[in-house]
Amino acid sequence: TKNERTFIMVKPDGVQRGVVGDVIHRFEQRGYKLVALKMLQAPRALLESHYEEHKGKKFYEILLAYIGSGPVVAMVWEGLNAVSVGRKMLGATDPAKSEPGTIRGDFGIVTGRNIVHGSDSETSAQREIALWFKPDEISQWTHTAEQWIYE
Ligand code: YYY
Ligand code: MG
Repeated sequence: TKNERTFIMVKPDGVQRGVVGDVIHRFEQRGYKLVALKMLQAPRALLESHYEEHKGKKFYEILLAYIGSGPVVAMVWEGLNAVSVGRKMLGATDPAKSEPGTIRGDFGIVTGRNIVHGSDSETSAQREIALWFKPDEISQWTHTAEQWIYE
């Protein structure tokens, strides 16, 4: 459905590297619709919820320190297959294995500085969007180019 939503976040390294605009541009250019966006330095409790699946893993504390080290740009993008296409646009978790042309493949080298987050399933997307955004922070608007993006 064209209403599928995914949670995309530019991590603190992506903000410092100046790729916020590039990430937004790639999703806009592809035809996705931006429905929510904010910058914040995430509190620990939010990051614990966001990364709950990784609790106990050896990289968990390092990951939370990295993502909490500075502001992130949190976004919700909407459109057909937004979750799976979004993941393809990001590239592999390890930027060294990401194809050139993907965000991580164009801007990163190591897993611990991989620039962006993207939801890995529709279930994760719904959970993450609810975690990072209040319902009234998500905009309903008509994308007038939609008839030229979809057939
Ligand atoms: O969803 P994705 O971000 O691509 O990877 P996950 O397996 O969910 O891991 C989340 C996050 O944790 C990853 O983006 C970097 C970090 N990480 C790590 O530092 N070392 C690992 N071996 C695996 C993941
Ligand atoms: Mg993940």
